[in-house]
Amino acid sequence: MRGSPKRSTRARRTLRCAAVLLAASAVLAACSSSGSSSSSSSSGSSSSSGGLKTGLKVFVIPKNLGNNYFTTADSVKSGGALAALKTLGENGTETSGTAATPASQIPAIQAAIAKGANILIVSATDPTAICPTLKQAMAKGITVVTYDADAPTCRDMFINQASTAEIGTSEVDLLAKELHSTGEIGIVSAAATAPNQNAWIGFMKQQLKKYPKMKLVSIVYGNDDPPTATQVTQGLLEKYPNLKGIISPTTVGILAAAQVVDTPKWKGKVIVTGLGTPLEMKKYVGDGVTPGFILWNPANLGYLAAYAAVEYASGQINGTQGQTFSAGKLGSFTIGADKTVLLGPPLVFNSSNINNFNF
Ligand code: RAM
Repeated sequence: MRGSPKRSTRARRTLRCAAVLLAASAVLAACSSSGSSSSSSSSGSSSSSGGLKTGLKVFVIPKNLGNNYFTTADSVKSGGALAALKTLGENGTETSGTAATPASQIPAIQAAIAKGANILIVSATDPTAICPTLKQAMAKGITVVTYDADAPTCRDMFINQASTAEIGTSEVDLLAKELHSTGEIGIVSAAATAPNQNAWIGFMKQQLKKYPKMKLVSIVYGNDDPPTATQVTQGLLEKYPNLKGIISPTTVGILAAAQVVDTPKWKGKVIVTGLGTPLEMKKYVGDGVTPGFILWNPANLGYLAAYAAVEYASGQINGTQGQTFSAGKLGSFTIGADKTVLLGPPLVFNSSNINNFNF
């Protein structure tokens, strides 16, 4: 039975309002989850022809949000982890806290588990602090893959950006070349608990033995927070007026250190090197504050981590040394010792090549 024209207009309006409300709540839900996502159309986990499951809920959890390095490693736009997950037909979401601390990161990991994650891809702020939560995830059958910063006792695989030894030793060699192997130097690190920075610093200390006239006088911690990194760099320079060089093995720290040194008081007296992104460091290469520095392609690291994690969650690999898998546009990779996959050799940037990179 057809209702009166008035009533049907009202009914249509009610329906339209309900649709608007539904759409609005979907938008609200999207807004309330921190970070960005790339979703596939399917929601269950079915097996594709390549043997990889699709529709997996994958949470990419960097040390923190708001760090350009991780935005590049993770985003669809840069071709990072979420781009790979989209290609594979998974539901990828980037989430974390705003500070690079376990107190900020752990709630994001817990929320991902509560939302029914199939895979967690994590850069560890502090392995000791986050491992109990990651172990809970593994006990539920969730695949846990670390990238960038490892938590060796509570993950299925680690995707390493480059050889830890090579990263540490080459930063020291770069600075030694600039300083003619002589002078006091300091390190501006990220957090004191950061496993990647601490491992690289371990190799820096070993390599410094080859340069007896270079003396490491202090290690300070900027916590991957720009104001803190600026402050500790200033403190370091004031405390050691004869300082000749700074190594900062963090993209946040090296930028802050270069900005501090690129001022009349310090410019020409102190050289900064370490790990930085070409776009952020271009100015300081030009200014002579940072003649050279190191990194890898962060987007490729995220992309590789996504492929490895989906391969693992699909039962195609189990972390055994010597197993190989295909990582899309990056080609084939072989699993090494300790369930670790290596992206490749680190890249060295200087005035001759800095303009060739767009990250
Ligand atoms: C910062 C983070 C990250 C590190 C890079 C080099 O963005 O500390 O963990 O790998 O620097």
